[in-house]
Amino acid sequence: MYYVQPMLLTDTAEKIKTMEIRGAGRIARAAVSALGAHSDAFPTHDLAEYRTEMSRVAAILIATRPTAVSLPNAVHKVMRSLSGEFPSVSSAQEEFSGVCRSFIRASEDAVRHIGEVGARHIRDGDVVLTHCNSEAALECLLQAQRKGVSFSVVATEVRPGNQGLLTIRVLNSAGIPTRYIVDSAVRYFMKEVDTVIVGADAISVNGAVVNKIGTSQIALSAHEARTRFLVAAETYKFAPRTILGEFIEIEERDGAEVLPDKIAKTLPYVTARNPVFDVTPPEYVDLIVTEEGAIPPQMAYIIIRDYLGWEIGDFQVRAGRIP
Ligand code: RUB
Repeated sequence: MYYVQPMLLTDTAEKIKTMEIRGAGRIARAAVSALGAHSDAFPTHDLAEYRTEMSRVAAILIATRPTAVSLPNAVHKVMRSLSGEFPSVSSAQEEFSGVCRSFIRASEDAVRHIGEVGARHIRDGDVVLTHCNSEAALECLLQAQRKGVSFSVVATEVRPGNQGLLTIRVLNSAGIPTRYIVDSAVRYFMKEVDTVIVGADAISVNGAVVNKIGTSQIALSAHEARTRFLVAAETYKFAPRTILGEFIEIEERDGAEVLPDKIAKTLPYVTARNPVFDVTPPEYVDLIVTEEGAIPPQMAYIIIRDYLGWEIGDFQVRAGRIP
């Protein structure tokens, strides 16, 4: 079988893998949008063949990056719409396309709602520290700025991916005074910081937050300095499978991103390690700002139960099987 647009889905998968598309929310929207386009373009009148193909490509997308639970949550959510009865492939495609579009809209709305709630936690004169490049965390800062709150930001560099550069460009365009620091300077500046706001790739049932490597050190430093630590995260970043006792896999990327091969070759006893996320324990998190409101991390279970449903992620998308 050949496809009308064979490259679109594999292109998206490749861009997620290489981090050209990155950030948990963007990854989820890109995956859903690629699935929608693939479904529209898949040339068949055979429902079984259509379902098999959609399961196959869903699995390809899910395998691209292991940590951001927004990705499997989003893929499973839209794929579930294909489990019903359809009179024809075109009716399934139509339904699927609508579901994909509404997921993308809801995901964008969620970021806006998080921004509204998060902005209320920023006051005149505050210094806010952020780490990595989270659109949910940034939206809190941007909405505070739009409301006329006068505050400044400390933004980290974020080795080795330099996502901090993306963050300072956004803050600069909004005219928000920002100090850009190396990751290891966080504790040096923490005494001046009123609030830390970061995003999340995944939140476990016990409220532990998985986010860009270095987040847990920042949380520890905030805890020591009695600085508030907020996490901005859509409800679809909570990980239902942690209810079943599963751990969230921490992605480790190529060591060459940290130590270039040319140098590594000259140091035979040295191995560069590159885990790109870490886990912040719930004790260090004051609030998680979701589109449903701000909650203490101890309420993670309620979010999973009431907003995600137990079944999301409670299955594998395998070739030939639509959940
Ligand atoms: C990105 C990262 C972000 C979260 C939340 O890591 O850790 O803080 O994904 O982002 P990477 P958002 O650059 O490795 O993808 O709020 O945009 O979903």
